[in-house]
Formats: sequence, C-alpha cells, structure tokens
Amino acid sequence: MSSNNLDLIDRLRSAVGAAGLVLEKEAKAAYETDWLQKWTGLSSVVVRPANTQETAEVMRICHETHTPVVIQGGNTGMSGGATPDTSGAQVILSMVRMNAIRNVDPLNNTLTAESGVILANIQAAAQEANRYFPLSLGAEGSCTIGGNLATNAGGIAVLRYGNARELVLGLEVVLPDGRIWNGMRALRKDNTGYDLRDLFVGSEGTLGVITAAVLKLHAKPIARATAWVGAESVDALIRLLAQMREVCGERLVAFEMISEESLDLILEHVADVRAPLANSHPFNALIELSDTQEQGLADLLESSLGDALEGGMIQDVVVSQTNGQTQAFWKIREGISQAQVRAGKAVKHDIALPISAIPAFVRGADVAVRKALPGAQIINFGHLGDGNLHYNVLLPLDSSPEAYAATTAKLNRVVHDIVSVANGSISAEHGVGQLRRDELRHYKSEVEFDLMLRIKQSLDPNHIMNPGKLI
Ligand code: FAD
Ligand code: 2HG
Ligand code: ZN
Repeated sequence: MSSNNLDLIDRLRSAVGAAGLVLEKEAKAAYETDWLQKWTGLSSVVVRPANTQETAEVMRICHETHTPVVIQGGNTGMSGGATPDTSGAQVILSMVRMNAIRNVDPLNNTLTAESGVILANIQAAAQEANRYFPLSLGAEGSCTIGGNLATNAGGIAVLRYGNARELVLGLEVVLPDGRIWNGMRALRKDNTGYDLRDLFVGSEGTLGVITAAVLKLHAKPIARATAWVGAESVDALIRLLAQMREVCGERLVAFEMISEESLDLILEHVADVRAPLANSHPFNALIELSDTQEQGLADLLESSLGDALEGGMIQDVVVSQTNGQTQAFWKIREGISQAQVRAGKAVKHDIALPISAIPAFVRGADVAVRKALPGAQIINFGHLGDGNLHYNVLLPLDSSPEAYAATTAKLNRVVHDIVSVANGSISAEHGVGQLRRDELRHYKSEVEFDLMLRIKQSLDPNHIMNPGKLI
C-alpha cells in the first residue's frame, strides 16, 4: 500500500472510527461483486459511516484527495452501478449502517428514514403505523431505500402508486465536497425554485450521497383480489389492461406480463411452483386489485375478467381463492430473476414504451432478434401496466465472456434501435450504471447529454462520484 493510500486510510479512520472501515481482502470481497456476479472490481477500502456527519467528513476527505467513490446500498442493483472498477483506487461508501427510521407521522402521511434502511423494514414500519409504503420489488428484503431512490426504482405497484420518485417528498444529501444539503421537507407543495430533490433521484451515485429521505405514505389496503390470465397475444392483454383501468380505476394496482417462454423457465428452475393454468398460453398476466374496503373487490375482478373471457379477449383465467394461492402466483412472478441466473446468461433489456406501441415492438423485436441470433431464447416479461418490458435474451450458461459481450452489443443495437424509433426509453427502472452507459451516450441527443454533463461538472468538479457509471 502506498504512503498516500495509508494516509487516506488514516484520515478515513479518524472520520468513521475503526468499526466503520473494512480493510481485509476477504471481507471487502462481498462488496466488490454485484448480486448477479456479472461485475467484479477492487476497492482500496470499504467505508461504512454511521451518520450524516461521518458521511460528510468522508466526502470532504475524498474531495480533497481526488479519491473516487462508489456508493453502495444493498448491492442488489442490476446495472453494475454499485461495483468499483478494477483499479483498486476506488473507495466503496456503504450506507448500510445508516439504518434508522427517524420518524413516522401518520397525520402527515410521511415516514423519515436514513438511506441504508432495507425497503422491507420501511414497509413494516408503515404497516405498524396503520399506513402503507407501496414500493415493492423482488429485492425488497435486501435493497435499501437509498439505492431505490438513487435508481428511481419501479417494481410491481407503479401502475397505481408511481415509481420511487413519486414516493419521496424530501431528501438529505451529502454533496461531493462534503457539504450537507438539508432538503428534508415533508411538503406536498413546494415551488421554491429548481427541484433539487428530483435531480438526485435517479442520479445513481454520480451527484451526491443520499443520506435520508422523507417518504410518502398511503392508506393501507386491507383487501386484495388477484388473478392469473392466459391470452393469445400481447395485444389482447393491452386491451384487457385498458378495459380494467376504465372499470377498476385506482383499484388496479398490478398488471404484470409473463410470456410462455418466461413461465416455462420459472417452472423449470424455481422450486415449489406450479403452473396456475392447466393449458399453456403465449402470454400470461398476473393482475391484482386492492382497496381500503373489502366490499365488492372480488366481484369486480371476477366480473371484469368474466366479460373478457366471454368476449374472447382472453382464453383462460383463475381467480385466487386464498392468501396461499395469491402468494403462489407472486412467487412465480418473483422467481424470474433467479430462474434466468440458473438457466443461462441473460442479455437484459429494461425498456419503456408507450403502452399502445408495445404490440408492434414485440412483433418487430421478435423478428429482428431471431434474425440477428437464430434460435434466440427470448425471455419477455415485465410491468405491462407501466409500459416497462424486460425483453431479455438468454444465452447458454457456458457462453464465453467474449461471446457474451459481442452478442450483448449486437442485440442491444437491434432492440434499442426499435425502442428509439418508437420514442421509448432504453433504461426504465434498473438504472444505467455501467451496463447501459455507452447505450445512453448513443441514444441521448447532444443537447440533453450536454445538459447532463454540465450538471455533473458543476456538482462534482473533481469527478469523484461513481466514475465510469451513467455518464
Ligand atoms: P445498490 O445496488 O447498492 O446501488 C444501486 C445504485 O444506486 C448504484 O449506482 C449506487 O451507487 C447508487 N446508490 C446506492 N445507495 C445510494 C445512496 N444512498 N446515495 C446515492 N447513490 C446510491 N428494480 C426495479 O426497479 N424494479 C424491480 O422490479 C426490481 N426487481 C428486482 C428483483 C431482484 C431479485 C433484484 C436482485 C433486483 C431488482 N431490481 C428491481 C433492481 C433494483 O434497482 C434494486 O434492487 C434496488 O433499487 C437497488 O437498491 P440497492 O440498495 O441494492 O442499491
Ligand atoms: C423484475 O421485474 C425485475 O422482476 C428483474 O425488474 C428483471 O431479472 C430481470 O431482468
Ligand atoms: Zn422489473
């Protein structure tokens, strides 16, 4: 270790104490590889501040010494945003010790939490106060609210409640130079100038460290009604979605699409799941209604799906009769990421489109991908109600890194070109990270990219925040 590095570590130790540093190679390794084991890097040290002041001191030291910093929450991200590069020069700033829920205010319908709080613990604290925090995703038992905000995470209830950005009122952020911005306003109306909060949401650790947030709570739903539907085409599911939005309004909370190939993959690779319907269908949907009152909810679901079945819009439906059956449906849906990891190497596309443009996208992309890669195994599923598809292509487990990289580049261009022509987005909810950094550069207009660069330059003039990611 160089004397400069020893000096840096001494200074960081004085900022966070010995308990706040991880220096041993083996202990650091857990922070240096992502959840998918797709990216591995090397850090000089892992720093784990216990509060905002310590975080500010760490950033002041890194700013002064031009030391690059990679912020990490639960390390469940899907785009390599929280993994350091291989230089060994980057500091990992892990937020997991900042895990206090500072306040729950049921009258203002808000909850104030530090950024290292696990999402499931926020949901539970809201529940205890007879309220509801609706952000929900497969990684909720290990991801942090800081990571959710930094990636503007989506998940399965965006259709009704919006993504992470729509669930936050105020933020506390440590800036790259160590100053603290206290934007912890618990207000639904605040037009005092530029919206700095929204700048940090979705900035993926490239502009500042989110240390705490004021989150919006909602009324706790006490009733839910859930169904699994089989259909011939994605067009039919989109017509069903439109009809259900008309009839069910705000009570429609989830409308998840799973193609036949995706369902087969889950059934093969996830333990203790079985097909909800007797027959296979090219497309499936998992649909959920919820409400603060029981009355009429199940009838509403049954009658709207009954009409769709009779009219031939869908081919099959099963409405859940018990909590166990509902959980079984969701276990299938949430098994998809694990199934892909077990079955192969996924080329992941996390795209958003106007919902009305999805059928043409799927038809066009299926043909184009199979032309580029004959026999491609397309794993198409996602949050149809939000226009967000995970249009993934699974390569064999034994694909070499070179073959995987070359096929990824080829398929990215094919899929993202079609998305771009349809005015869609190549990064809907997982973040850009290192996975889509070059794709972002390719598709952003000069003007938009220039604006982003100027913001980055003015907040982080020493370029220490998450270098190599997003921008
Ligand atoms: P990390 O992975 O640690 O970090 C993610 C990014 O945020 C990095 O760029 C990091 O530098 C930055 N960051 C982290 N904390 C901070 C902070 N305090 N301040 C500033 N920057 C910070 N995502 C969805 O949107 N929808 C889904 O349905 C969904 N399902 C998933 C299912 C599974 C099984 C898994 C493993 C992941 C899923 N994800 C999903 C990915 C999702 O983005 C993450 O799970 C989560 O939002 C990231 O939180 P994290 O704390 O793990 O962040
Ligand atoms: C989901 O919707 C997640 O399940 C993960 O966003 C998507 O594994 C994926 O590609
Ligand atoms: Zn998703």
